[in-house]
Amino acid sequence: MKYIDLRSDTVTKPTPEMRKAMFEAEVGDDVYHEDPTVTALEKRTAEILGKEAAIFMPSGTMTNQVAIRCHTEPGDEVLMDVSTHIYFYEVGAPGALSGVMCRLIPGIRGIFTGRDVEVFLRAKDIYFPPTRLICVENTHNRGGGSIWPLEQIASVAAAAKRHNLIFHMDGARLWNASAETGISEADYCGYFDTVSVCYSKGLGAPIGSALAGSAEFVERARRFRKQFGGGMRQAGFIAAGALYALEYHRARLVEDHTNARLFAEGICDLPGIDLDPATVQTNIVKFRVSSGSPFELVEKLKAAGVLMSATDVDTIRAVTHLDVTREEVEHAVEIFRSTMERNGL
Ligand code: TLP
Repeated sequence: MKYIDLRSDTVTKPTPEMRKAMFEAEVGDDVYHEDPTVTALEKRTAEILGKEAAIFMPSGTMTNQVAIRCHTEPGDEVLMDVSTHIYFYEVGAPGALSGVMCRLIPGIRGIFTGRDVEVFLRAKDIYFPPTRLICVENTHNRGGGSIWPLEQIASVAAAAKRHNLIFHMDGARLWNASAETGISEADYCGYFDTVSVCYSKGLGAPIGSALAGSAEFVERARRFRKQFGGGMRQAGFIAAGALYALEYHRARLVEDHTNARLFAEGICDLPGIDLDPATVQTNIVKFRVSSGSPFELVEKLKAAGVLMSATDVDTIRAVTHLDVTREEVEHAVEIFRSTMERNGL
């Protein structure tokens, strides 16, 4: 069966044009700094993000964790929203790889304020771990693809500055925020010391992420990338896909956002579905299911040809992307509605 796959924007496959760019890529050994395509991707990424330098890595988990490793020492504390990917989905890596504690701020759809930083910051005291770093996720995955308003980023950045804290953004889906708001990636990144971005989500490249910051920071990150096992050899083949995605797939992200809203509008009136389509800002639709188990519903939807993820005991996530058309999203709405009806939900 050919599924309409709304589990994640990570499921996309390279387009024929992207495959051609990958096939024809010039390559070299990137641990020796000799891969021209990786170097071109890093340079172009740094330029778009308005940072001095960037470094290519295999995954968003690695870019975030290398950033934390670079910025902290064991026993430090890192502030972030309670449902941040770094804390929620990275397999306990802050503790395992950097020996830091996460202090969790209860944000609203993943978003908090400078005032929250003041509240959660540790006082200087022999009993407490020193607060070293603040992490922000934009767009926010578990927040339902929510976009951080620039003023709120500015208020957290000001708090970070007041207290001499380092400020990192997990911008795996920063491209979606920029496409939707028209605020450039560089304007968002200007508030942060370091930024992690992914090519393998909305942009549709098969593999890869980058970590950007000052040239000095990126040199330090190079050491930890190698230590974490992320030094790659002829990585130009995958960097070429990322470079292609960066040039040709950023502007089209608004189509995914329109499709996500279409999906939300198509199902929000169903009894047992708790979803306000006005909260859908980008390509992620999260909704609560009040009758029955979301895990069972996801199985029934699968049997009918649509894939989604149950993300909690009462929540489902659907994500639009390059490999689902508007027609497929409309079809997914029909399947969703008939599945709910057929099962008396
Ligand atoms: N997110 C994945 C899953 O891990 C949940 C998804 O399907 O959305 N930051 C953010 C905000 C992410 O959403 C993800 C992946 C990552 C980092 C990690 O990226 P990878 O999978 O490349 O390690």
